[in-house]
Amino acid sequence: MREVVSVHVGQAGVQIGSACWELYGVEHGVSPDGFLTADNLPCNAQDFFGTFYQETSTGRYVPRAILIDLEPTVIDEIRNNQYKELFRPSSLISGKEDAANNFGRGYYTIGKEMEVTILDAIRKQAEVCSSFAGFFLFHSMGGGTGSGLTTLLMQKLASEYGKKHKLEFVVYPCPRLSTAVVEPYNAVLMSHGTMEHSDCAFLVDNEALYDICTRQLDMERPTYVSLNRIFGQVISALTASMRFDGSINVDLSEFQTNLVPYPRIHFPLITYAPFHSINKATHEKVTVTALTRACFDKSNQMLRCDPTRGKYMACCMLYRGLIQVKEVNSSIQIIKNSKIPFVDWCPTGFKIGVNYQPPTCVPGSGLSPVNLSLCAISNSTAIAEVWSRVNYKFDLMFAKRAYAHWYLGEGMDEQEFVDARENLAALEKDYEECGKDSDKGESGGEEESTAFSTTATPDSAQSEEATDAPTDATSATDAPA
Ligand SMILES: Nc1nc2c(ncn2[C@@H]2O[C@H](COP(=O)(O)OP(=O)(O)OP(=O)(O)O)[C@@H](O)[C@H]2O)c(=O)[nH]1
Ligand SMILES: [Mg+2]
Repeated sequence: MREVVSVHVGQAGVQIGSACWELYGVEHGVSPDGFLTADNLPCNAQDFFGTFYQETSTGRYVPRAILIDLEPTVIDEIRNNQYKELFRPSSLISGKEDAANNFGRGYYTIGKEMEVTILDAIRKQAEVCSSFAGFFLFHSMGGGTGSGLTTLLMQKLASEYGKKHKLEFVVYPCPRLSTAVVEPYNAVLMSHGTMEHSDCAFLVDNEALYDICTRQLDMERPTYVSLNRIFGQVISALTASMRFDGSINVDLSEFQTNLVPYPRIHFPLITYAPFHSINKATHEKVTVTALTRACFDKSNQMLRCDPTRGKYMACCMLYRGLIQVKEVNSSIQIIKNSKIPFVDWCPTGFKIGVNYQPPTCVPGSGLSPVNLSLCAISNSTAIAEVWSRVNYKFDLMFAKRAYAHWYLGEGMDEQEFVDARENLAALEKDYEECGKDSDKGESGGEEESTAFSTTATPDSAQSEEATDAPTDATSATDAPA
């Protein structure tokens, strides 16, 4: 058993946390007040409790989670709703004043004042674990708390917990809409501040989630709760192997090894299927082949970008339900035959995980219960499109130093903006390098193909290693039937 502590920061982080713990509760038969409800839980739902819940001496199951916001309203809602008994009161941490969409306030001023309290609460949770694996961090990149305070915490956790895993679940600024004009500043500053501390960051954008709700689940006006439940479903799929048994039960860290070829290239794209509304469900048959195909369809992506414009570096497929591995193999073969673009320095392999526990839905989520699901995580160079979109907006504002005074007023200086932006330019370049053919380089010349940024990790030696890196990436064909 490898315990994980979830840290939910800022409005988005906390509200997504609520959706996740609501769903975990349904899946594990834990009631909103922390006691077991179901006698007829799926096979071994309780064997894996310890990874996400701590059992108390009164038989209560308490989430290994800390929920933090710099202002009180979001956390107060949990303190007053039906989940008020679920979380340990010392794990619900709120301040008086938010970061007003300002990374500087979350990182340097208001957030800094709460650092000691938060790290104490995290330490208490980590100390009671017998085999502590690491942290899951949930936050937005657009909010001041989500970006600034999370950056501060990740840096502190890196120095206190060394190499323990830090995985992020991130609401990334949308391509078109945004709730604050300065979101690109926050996203760039945060990406820079956490680049070397994050092992893997799963990005979603609200436009993608919104479209899934309206187009696939027939919701007229999705709310944050609707979006968060979709994201919760995906997070549940990603963490199922840590919470339930399976035939090819691959630990998340094993997936990570296959997904992240270089430390900086750690932003996988997630797709999920099926999204069946209650109305549609009775007319649909869920098959492994259909799910596999759907996970290569843009409409099932959690983030807006176009994978056909990039190349895949790795794909991990997490199936849930009673699935024959033979079926998985033939479905993957269909995808391989459709010639999805892969980089030439990586075997075009798929890493497979099968978890017996079928997906569960929260009543009222708009999702219909199904027997099978698939969550595909792929590392694609297409995600660079997402960086360039935000970088472009950053440049528009920063060229005129627009809104910069709010940040400088919190003690930041312009050089931090310049450094952060350079780091992200380097990241875009790194993705470009990853997409080039390894022998010649698409735009010619060896010089260019080794021109990684100084901050980027891949050097020529590591690139060579990566050629035979992802060890069992072709495990689909080797998997036991
Ligand atoms: N999916 C989702 N996105 C959210 C939610 N709440 C806010 N957002 C998005 O998060 C971004 C704003 O960040 P917030 O998390 O509200 O900000 P915060 O971290 O509380 O920071 P401050 O309020 O500035 O102190 C915007 O892009 C919102 O659209 C939520 O519950 N779910
Ligand atoms: Mg807020």
